Amino acid sequence: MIDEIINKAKKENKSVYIFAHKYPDGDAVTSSTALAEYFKIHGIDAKYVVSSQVRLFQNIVGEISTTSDVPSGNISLIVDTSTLSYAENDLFKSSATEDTYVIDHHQKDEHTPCIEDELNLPKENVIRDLGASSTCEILVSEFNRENVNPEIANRLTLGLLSDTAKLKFIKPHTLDNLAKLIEMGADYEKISSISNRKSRLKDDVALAKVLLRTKKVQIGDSFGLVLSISNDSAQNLLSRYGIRNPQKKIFKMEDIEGCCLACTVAENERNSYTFELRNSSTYGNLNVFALALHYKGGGHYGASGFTLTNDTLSLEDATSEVIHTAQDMYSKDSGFTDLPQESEANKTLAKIFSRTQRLSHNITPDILKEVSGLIENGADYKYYMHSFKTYTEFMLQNELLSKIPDFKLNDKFPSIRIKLSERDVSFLTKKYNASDEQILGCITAFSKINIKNASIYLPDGRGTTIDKNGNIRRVTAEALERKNGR
Ligand SMILES: [Mn+2]
Repeated sequence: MIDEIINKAKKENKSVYIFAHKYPDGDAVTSSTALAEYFKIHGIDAKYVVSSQVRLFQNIVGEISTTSDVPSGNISLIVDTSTLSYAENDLFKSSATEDTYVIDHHQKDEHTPCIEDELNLPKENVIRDLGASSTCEILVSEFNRENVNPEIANRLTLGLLSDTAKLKFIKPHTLDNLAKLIEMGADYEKISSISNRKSRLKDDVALAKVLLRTKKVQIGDSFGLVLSISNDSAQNLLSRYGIRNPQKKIFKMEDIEGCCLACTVAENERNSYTFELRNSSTYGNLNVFALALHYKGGGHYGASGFTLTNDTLSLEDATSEVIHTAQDMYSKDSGFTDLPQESEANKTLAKIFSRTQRLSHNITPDILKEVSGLIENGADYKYYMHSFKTYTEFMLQNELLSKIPDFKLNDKFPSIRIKLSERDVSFLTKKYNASDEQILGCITAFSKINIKNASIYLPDGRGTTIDKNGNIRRVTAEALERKNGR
């Protein structure tokens, strides 16, 4: 289709205007600007049209100026956008239907018509590929390899990584297409570090203080993690830290080893309790959708929610009532652990993932192709891509983050030093049965937070540090002594 657009633009001397969706994300800005660049290489005037300022990934896609009007009679190409109402603007209406094209990977819902239906476009002007992870992935096969420069390859890589949450959710050909991008000159290491959208220290510390109140409850032979957030606490999170609907931060409680249910509940309005529920298909397989339906809520098998409004029920009572229901529902058919089997394919995949830190470092096209082959041979990609932590690790991280003083929280790139006293260590050891190693291991919590650097020190001078690129270093007691000039 891209070749056809190029031929038409050249023959009829037309420009190409590119459009994407509202609140443009990584895939939208990279696919649009990669297309504009690709058309320009072919001598065609092309532009990504946005009505309001876009600042995302400026270091890779360049500055994007806004446009308020486009001349009629040109070609419009709409990408990454499934419905008309989701488009950032409708200046593509200046093109004839036969000159309007769509490239997208979003699901076509049987009840809502897609943008190509709403605009009555000819079938041959549309690529809607549900088997692709991202618009960028579709473009890998649409572009001619010899015309893709490293800059375009970088943009497509960035879009692919951001729509797959760094390869967590891939489609059958995603890894093979990524291999092609690296062969075309993409700097994977650089793009991978850019695509890391880190959270603000302030938000993570605020949440850690709340998460410290997480309770562990027995559910069958597994356990659940429960966090209730009172109205006072919810108001405080909103007014002091701008955190709205704290129950939605439940992802912080996901992927804990052995845990079958994560449950958060917030009293955002008095006597109205909003629950969020997640299960783990690896541990316990508790059907949280059925649990939500029981309380007239909804969602999916693994992620659901509902609201209980009751003037006579306290937050504590509402929470324990729901947990009792979960305990009753945890039956023989749900309570099983589904760890991957010890096959050759799984063993090899686990090795590759540990060597490459889950495909984030030292990647070559051959490694990606190998992983792709292992998936075909039944390797459990999804399981190994998850990083499970133990309950102790989870709670220790909350404890250490909570120790960061308020005045550090407003720095843009803070430098954090957590020095633990003898008393701190004995408290953590007693409460969580934590080892020194586990305490120092908490440094990984900072790999997803915007910081300049961070370090954790035990009273004897041993420590761990992490820099803004996620490189972790051990500090031995001797090294510290040398540094202090002894
Ligand atoms: Mn997309």
